[in-house]
Amino acid sequence: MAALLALAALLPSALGQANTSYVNYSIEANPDLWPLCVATLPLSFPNCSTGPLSSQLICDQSATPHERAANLISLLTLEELIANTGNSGLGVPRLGLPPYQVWSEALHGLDRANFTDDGAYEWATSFPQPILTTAALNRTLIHQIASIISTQGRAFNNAGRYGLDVYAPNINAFRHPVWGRGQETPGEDVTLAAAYAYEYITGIQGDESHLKLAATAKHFAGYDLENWHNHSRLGNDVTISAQDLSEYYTPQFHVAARDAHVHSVMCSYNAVNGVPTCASSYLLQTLLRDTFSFVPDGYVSSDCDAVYNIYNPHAYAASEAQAAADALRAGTDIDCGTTYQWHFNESIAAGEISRSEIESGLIRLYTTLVQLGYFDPTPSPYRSLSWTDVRTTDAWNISYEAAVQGIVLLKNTHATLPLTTPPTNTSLALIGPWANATTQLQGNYYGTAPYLISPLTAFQSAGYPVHFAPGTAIATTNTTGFPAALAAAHAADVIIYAGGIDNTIEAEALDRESLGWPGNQLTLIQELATYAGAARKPLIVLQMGGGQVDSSALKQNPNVSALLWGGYPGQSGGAALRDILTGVRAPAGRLVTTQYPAEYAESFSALEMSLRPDRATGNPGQTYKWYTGEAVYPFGYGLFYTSFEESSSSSSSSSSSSSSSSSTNETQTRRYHIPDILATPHPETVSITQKGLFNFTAHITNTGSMASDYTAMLFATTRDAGPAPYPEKWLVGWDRLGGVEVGETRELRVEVPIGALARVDTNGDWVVYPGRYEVGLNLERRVVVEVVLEGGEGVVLRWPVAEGAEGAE
Ligand SMILES: *[C@@H]1O[C@H](CO)[C@@H](O)[C@H](O)[C@H]1NC(C)=O
Ligand SMILES: *[C@@H]1O[C@H](CO)[C@@H](O)[C@H](O)[C@H]1NC(C)=O
Ligand SMILES: *[C@@H]1O[C@H](CO)[C@@H](O)[C@H](O)[C@H]1NC(C)=O
Ligand SMILES: *[C@@H]1O[C@H](CO)[C@@H](O)[C@H](O)[C@H]1NC(C)=O
Ligand SMILES: *[C@@H]1O[C@H](CO)[C@@H](O)[C@H](O)[C@H]1NC(C)=O
Ligand SMILES: *[C@@H]1O[C@H](CO)[C@@H](O)[C@H](O)[C@H]1NC(C)=O
Ligand SMILES: *[C@@H]1O[C@H](CO)[C@@H](O)[C@H](O)[C@H]1NC(C)=O
Ligand SMILES: *[C@@H]1O[C@H](CO)[C@@H](O)[C@H](O)[C@H]1NC(C)=O
Ligand SMILES: *[C@@H]1O[C@H](CO)[C@@H](O)[C@H](O)[C@H]1NC(C)=O
Ligand SMILES: *[C@@H]1O[C@H](CO)[C@@H](O)[C@H](O)[C@H]1NC(C)=O
Ligand SMILES: *[C@@H]1O[C@H](CO)[C@@H](O)[C@H](O)[C@H]1NC(C)=O
Ligand SMILES: CC(=O)N[C@H]1CO[C@H](CO)[C@@H](O)[C@@H]1O
Repeated sequence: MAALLALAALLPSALGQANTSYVNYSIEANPDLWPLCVATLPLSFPNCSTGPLSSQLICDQSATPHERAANLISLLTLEELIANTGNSGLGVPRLGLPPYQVWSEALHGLDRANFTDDGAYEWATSFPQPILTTAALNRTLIHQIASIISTQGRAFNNAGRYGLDVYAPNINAFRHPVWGRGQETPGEDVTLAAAYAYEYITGIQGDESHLKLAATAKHFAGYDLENWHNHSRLGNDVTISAQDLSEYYTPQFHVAARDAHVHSVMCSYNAVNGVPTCASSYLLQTLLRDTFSFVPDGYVSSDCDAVYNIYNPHAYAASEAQAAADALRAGTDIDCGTTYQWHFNESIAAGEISRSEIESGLIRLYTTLVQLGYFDPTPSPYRSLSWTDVRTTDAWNISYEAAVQGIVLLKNTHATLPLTTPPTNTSLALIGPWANATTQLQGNYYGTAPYLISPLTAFQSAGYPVHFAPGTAIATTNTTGFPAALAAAHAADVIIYAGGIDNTIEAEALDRESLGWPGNQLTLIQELATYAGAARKPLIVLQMGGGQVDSSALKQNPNVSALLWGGYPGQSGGAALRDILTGVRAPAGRLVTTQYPAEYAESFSALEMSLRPDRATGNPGQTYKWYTGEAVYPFGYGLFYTSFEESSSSSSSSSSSSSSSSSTNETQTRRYHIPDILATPHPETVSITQKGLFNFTAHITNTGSMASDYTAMLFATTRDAGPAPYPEKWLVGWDRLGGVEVGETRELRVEVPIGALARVDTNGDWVVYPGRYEVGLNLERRVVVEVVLEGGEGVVLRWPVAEGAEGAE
């Protein structure tokens, strides 16, 4: 009862219009969320052994989850029903149904958990931001991280400190490099994003029959800017063609729904082609449910206050009650916000919606909660997870492992790295705004970490004498720290500069305006480089942050000996960076975003969603797939400490009788007849697109002097299959080989699925076209497989046509 009184205090004194109408959300990118929306609710399990619900079907484990949830919802009065349509569900005291908070975060560790001040449940593991983890090209790693987060989330849930639904992962592709939340994503390639989504979601959700946590694939769809040039995400209306929507903005959601069976999808703040996504039945019904096979009882949650935004600033609806009705009818089941809870009575009074429409949304949420074991009289095994499990899984050091595997080596002249002289003989200067990074290591959406190992403490604890000088901040005109930085460089044998960007310039509600290094940092690095060159000391630059900054000046400067990209490396980030620099571990990450020259961001509008190059808009082509300019460091770039020889292996055997292969030189040729391959039975895959066409194989020999992991990306190209324009190239597969010893030869084997060679036509259909394709290994293409597809073209995915205002133009 006390808890409910506390909830009542969160209600506004006058219900109705939020006092936010004076804010112009076309410009302001931060929603003003009501206290009820952001509340920490007292969480508990409903009592299914005694109490009012115990005799109801909801507590009967022999009924189906849907039947059980439908039964619960049928017991609610209209008022009770409406009170539970927001992310902060008020529960039903009369029935012993506790309040429930749908909004927990799990982007790279627990967030929005009710952490204690000390002792048990004081922290949870803080992993690197997804952009760095993905650069490791290790699918197992993604799955393991999500699985650990889920274990820890369950433990916190058992203590009433975390929900069972999480608003993660963020799988929008990192299209434009200025995006402040690109750090949260798996990078700019949609195939990689789809694989990330699959691994993360299945890791979070665990075994299908005993759902561990319910994941949310977000933000559906076309959301990839915060406030570029004062265009707020809350009001952006982006124009996306059917071709781009099908090819780039939604395939990761298709995989999340059809293959990973995600239980929740979040509609986004923006509108697409005139319709706010949370009011778009084309997106939420036609695409998500009818085309992408979203699980029948999966629910759609709005982004937080996105239902309100249908009214202000989109002005798509004339009132909040109208916005609520539009969203519900389009397929938004739950409102992260309070518009449903406070205005559904008006929508009903106006005859816009019925009780049964509200019911179907809530049945979906509660079916998911049934599947999570929320109502089980006999507790599932997850109910015994506790603080001990949080500590145990943290001690596996997978956060450290992910950072080590993801870090990308961009430059290493004269084999400066690794630093092999022992700490007793090497003093270091550690300079820059990331040199003593702690919470910076986490990026955004983070909870309390058990520890935050800064680069400074990492090197000190390894016994290096360190001359530490921050030198400058991320972006400032204050240069008073420069002399101390130069003094530190003078005093040391090796100079390490750790800088770049952080959440002060790339964040939620904050896009960058420039891709350049902040001028103050570049000036300091150049002063250090001039000194380092004269003194013949190595200068190593750690470029940190999620988005890439244009490092061409450092790439060209011979006095900058080495350059690494470290993302947001999480709680053990300093240790990971140290172990890479000192050769305890060898780098093998590859960039999952293009490092563009700074002019790129000035050359065309970031709101231009079209991927293909277009002279009329100045768009040079977006992402490595279409970019026609010269990257500073391209997508897929990454150096090793050792050297690898890559050669074609003829051992590859094909399951297709219509193929032939020859290996006269490093190019093998494979021929297939399209109607035959599309007619192949594929009992093991849902779609023919997922069936393996052939295995790309190569022999990888470590010819250098250090054991190392090896990473591979396979890119396809064509100049004659299907209509022009042709992509520059596109990713069709990748893998990581662990611990290749000096002198050792391993076989790399990457299965290329049929769908990887499909292209998307202007209607949005996925088509396998006849023609010549080449599949090449990494950027160097030392091994290339030629694929010739013959016979008539075949459509492998028919894209549904959008009606009226939602039609693409
Ligand atoms: C609404 O918000 C504005 C700005 O914060 C404030 O000045 C005003 O008093 C508020 N009005 C009401 C009725 O609360
Ligand atoms: C909000 O800002 C947009 C963009 O500057 C402008 O077009 C619009 O008129 C403003 N709306 C109001 C109500 O001031
Ligand atoms: C959150 O945790 C604090 C500290 O452990 C506790 O006092 C408080 O009751 C918790 N809040 C809720 C809503 O459970
Ligand atoms: C349900 O209530 C009974 C009686 O108060 C209690 O013994 C039992 O532990 C409760 N079960 C749960 C899951 O809260
Ligand atoms: C955004 O708006 C603010 C306040 O009106 C203005 O100072 C700033 O210059 C604008 N930024 C851009 C990039 O237009
Ligand atoms: C809707 O409910 C609110 C709060 O309970 C109340 O102020 C308002 O008058 C109701 N509107 C209608 C149309 O019933
Ligand atoms: C490094 O950062 C930590 C945490 O912010 C701080 O306590 C410590 O004093 C800093 N170290 C130095 C040498 O400034
Ligand atoms: C400039 O930075 C130094 C530390 O590097 C600080 O002590 C000083 O207060 C700053 N000056 C201004 C004007 O912010
Ligand atoms: C090797 O491959 C290249 C490129 O496909 C081709 O031009 C060349 O003729 C081949 N050489 C031999 C000896 O087959
Ligand atoms: C690729 O290799 C794996 C492992 O040897 C095999 O199971 C699979 O059938 C092969 N795929 C194709 C398309 O040949
Ligand atoms: C990928 O990550 C997993 C999980 O951390 C790890 O066990 C495995 O060794 C990694 N694979 C490679 C090739 O490094
Ligand atoms: C490098 C690193 O992060 N090591 C950690 C491994 O886990 C133990 C136990 O949690 C920590 O104490 C180490 O710091």
